[in-house]
Amino acid sequence: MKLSVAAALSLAASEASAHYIFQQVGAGTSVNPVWKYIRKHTNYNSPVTDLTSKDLVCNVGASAEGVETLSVAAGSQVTFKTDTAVYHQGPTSVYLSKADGSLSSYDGSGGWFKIKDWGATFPGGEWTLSDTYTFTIPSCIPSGDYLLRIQQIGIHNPWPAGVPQFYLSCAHISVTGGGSASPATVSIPGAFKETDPGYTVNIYSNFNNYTVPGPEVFTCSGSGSGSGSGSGSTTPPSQPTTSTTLPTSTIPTSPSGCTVAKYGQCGGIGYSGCTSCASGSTCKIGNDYYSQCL
Ligand SMILES: *[C@@H]1O[C@H](CO)[C@@H](O)[C@H](O)[C@H]1NC(C)=O
Ligand SMILES: [Cu+2]
Repeated sequence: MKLSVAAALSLAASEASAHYIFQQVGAGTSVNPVWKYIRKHTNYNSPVTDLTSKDLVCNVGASAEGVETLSVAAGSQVTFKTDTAVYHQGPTSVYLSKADGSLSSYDGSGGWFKIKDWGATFPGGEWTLSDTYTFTIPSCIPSGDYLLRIQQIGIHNPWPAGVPQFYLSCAHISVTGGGSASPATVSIPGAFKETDPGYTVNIYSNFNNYTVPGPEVFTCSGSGSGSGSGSGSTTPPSQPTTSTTLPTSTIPTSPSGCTVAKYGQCGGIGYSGCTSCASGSTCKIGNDYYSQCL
């Protein structure tokens, strides 16, 4: 059998892709069948990279159809699970947004607040890379229906040569036995900016502290409600300076000043060429081994 180049390429793409999808969720530390309580999206295991896109809310083509609502007691634990363990370095966060009507018709355009960050620990700049993320629903938030959104940002290809990658999904939950707190909220898209230090940071160079993008984490004891002074940083900036130097071959760098013509390769494992696309095109991930200016 003869395959056309295009068919062979797309076969290779589907086989080589091994990113991760947040596709299971559950109360406590167990999880339920895939997509039972999570909006199924059409992005397979690809990331969202446009900071202004609606796709940043619940992922590309996310559908509420047939999604059931998971009942969760305020103050109790919830767990998300991926198909393949998260492996791109970067932070993971969890957000909530209260539905202003029924969850099945709520598009996430209301306010969001953050309830959990897994940032970097120092020295070393270690990340929590796992297939399982367990966190606690704050005990003081009002009862009711919420979109529960988990997001991991792959920052392994430093900006601006590379673009941080958002892997994310939204679950439907109903919080019971809550309180009367009113967390300060942000909009998604809107909460993440190309000027956030946690977005622009180069983790291969003098990486000594890290602030997770987005608002501060809301807690019932005060922070995140507009008056707290904490931040997403998991380490004070005054940590001793111990930078880890990686072998040059693993540092994605772009020969300065070069640009890749439209349709040319601009990234992928083992690729060491130019990563900036000619104006009018942007670097899109095809799979781990091939990104193209489109
Ligand atoms: C590290 O801390 C400094 C000083 O507070 C801050 O300016 C910088 O943005 C932080 N870097 C990251 C990546 O969060
Ligand atoms: Cu990748």
